[in-house]
Amino acid sequence: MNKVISPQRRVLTYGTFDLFHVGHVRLLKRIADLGDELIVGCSTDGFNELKGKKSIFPYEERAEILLSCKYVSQVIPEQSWEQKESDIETYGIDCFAMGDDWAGQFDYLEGITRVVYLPRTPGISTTHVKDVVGAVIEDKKKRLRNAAKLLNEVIDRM
Ligand code: C2G
Repeated sequence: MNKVISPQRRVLTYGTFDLFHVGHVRLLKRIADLGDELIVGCSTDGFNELKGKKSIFPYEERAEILLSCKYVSQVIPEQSWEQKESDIETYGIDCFAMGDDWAGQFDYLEGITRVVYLPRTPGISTTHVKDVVGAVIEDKKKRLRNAAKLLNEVIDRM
């Protein structure tokens, strides 16, 4: 008896995924659980400009990091808002999923595929990571300035 092979269920999502963090990982895991293969549309640097975003890591590195994630089967460039419909057709997508900060924004795709919004992971964001790194750098600068001030006082007393 030939084994019945069920069709590969393909899931699709998009994003910048800059400074890859656990919020991204947990979303990709949950989205990957919705099918057999997860395709991620990674926003190009040009599209980020359209979104008003400037990523720390360039597209090539963000795409490489995404592809290293065990939940991700394929990474494609996201270059426009309008490419979703053609991507869904081209890749035979069974389900399109995003974090729920996008809830409702992509309901228009329900005519051609299943649309799912999943809860974001609270307490972590690329902006938060940038803020924490910025604070660490400021603290180091402050310590160096204090050390320089003490050193100058020692030199002045010589
Ligand atoms: N995300 C999450 N939890 C977080 C942070 C992000 O679940 N703590 C999700 C977002 O909801 C999004 C995905 O991770 O679905 C990628 O987030 P971004 O890199 O910020 O992507 P974004 O700028 O929202 O781009 O066409 C769609 C856009 O390209 C989405």
